[in-house]
Amino acid sequence: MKMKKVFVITNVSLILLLLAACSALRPASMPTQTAVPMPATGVEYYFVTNSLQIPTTQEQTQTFALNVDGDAQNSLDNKFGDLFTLITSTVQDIEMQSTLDQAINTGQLVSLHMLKADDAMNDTSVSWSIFQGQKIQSAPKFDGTDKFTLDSAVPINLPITGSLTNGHFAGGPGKAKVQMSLLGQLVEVDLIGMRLESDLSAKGCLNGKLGGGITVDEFRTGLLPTIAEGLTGIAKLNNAGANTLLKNFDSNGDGTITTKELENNPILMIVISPDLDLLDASGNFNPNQDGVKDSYSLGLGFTCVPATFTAPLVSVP
Ligand SMILES: [Ca+2]
Ligand SMILES: [Ca+2]
Ligand SMILES: [Ca+2]
Repeated sequence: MKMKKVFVITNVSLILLLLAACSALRPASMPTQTAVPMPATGVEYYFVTNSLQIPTTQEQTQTFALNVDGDAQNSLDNKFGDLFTLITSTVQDIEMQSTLDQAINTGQLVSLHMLKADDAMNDTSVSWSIFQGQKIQSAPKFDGTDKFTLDSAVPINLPITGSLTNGHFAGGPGKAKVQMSLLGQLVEVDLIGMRLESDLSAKGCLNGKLGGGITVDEFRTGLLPTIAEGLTGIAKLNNAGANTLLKNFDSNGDGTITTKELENNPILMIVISPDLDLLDASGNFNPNQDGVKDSYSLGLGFTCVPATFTAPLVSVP
């Protein structure tokens, strides 16, 4: 019996010695990694976006902007804010925000959020996931009782990681497919370098900012055609803005505003060139490496309220 005990104790000290040797072998200073580890534990909180805000003024453009490319000067990026501000100021009574409000208030645009944190106020390892929900037929109440289902036709976004400081979440970069409604058109955009910030409480989130980059390809093939279609739709409704709209954007005067007309528009020229270098020469997310600007920055505002849905099982890489 006595022998056994001694053996056990020796074994433990051996393990402790090995552990000590291991940590001694580790370099004194690890390479600086800003990436926050994916939380292994935590309470899951479920929310739904009850308001998504498109920047249509210079002030909102600044308010919703984040440092998408993470540059050292911490300059805030929101090229889309400039574009939307320009469109709204060119065409006076354009309904940019109200069509988006309508899509959310009628349950046509459902953005779901899941936060995983050990401590809802302060936690250095937190994850935030954005999912697209299925459209619902009855308008959401946004009082915490709404139930949603994930849209299985859309790929599941991986969570971004970040930290909570006094109830303020800041996280990213990551990537996600995000749904928006622009000029009455539902559109999905792939955001790279996605970052998110928000104040959190049991009632939901306030002062949310969702930022990221849209690649030139994605902009030309996805967003610009949506904007062209939306503008044409408004022009065809023949409201007060139609004349200004056609005068400014329908260069061949056929009553239809095309992607090409927007691309070659002298007013839009300045705001339509990419402002960020997010991809390296091999096309990987690696900001400010090859000096070639390849993406447009986008910053939106949002708020969210508690909701119920079943989150997917995501295998963490
Ligand atoms: Ca920046
Ligand atoms: Ca035309
Ligand atoms: Ca680049």
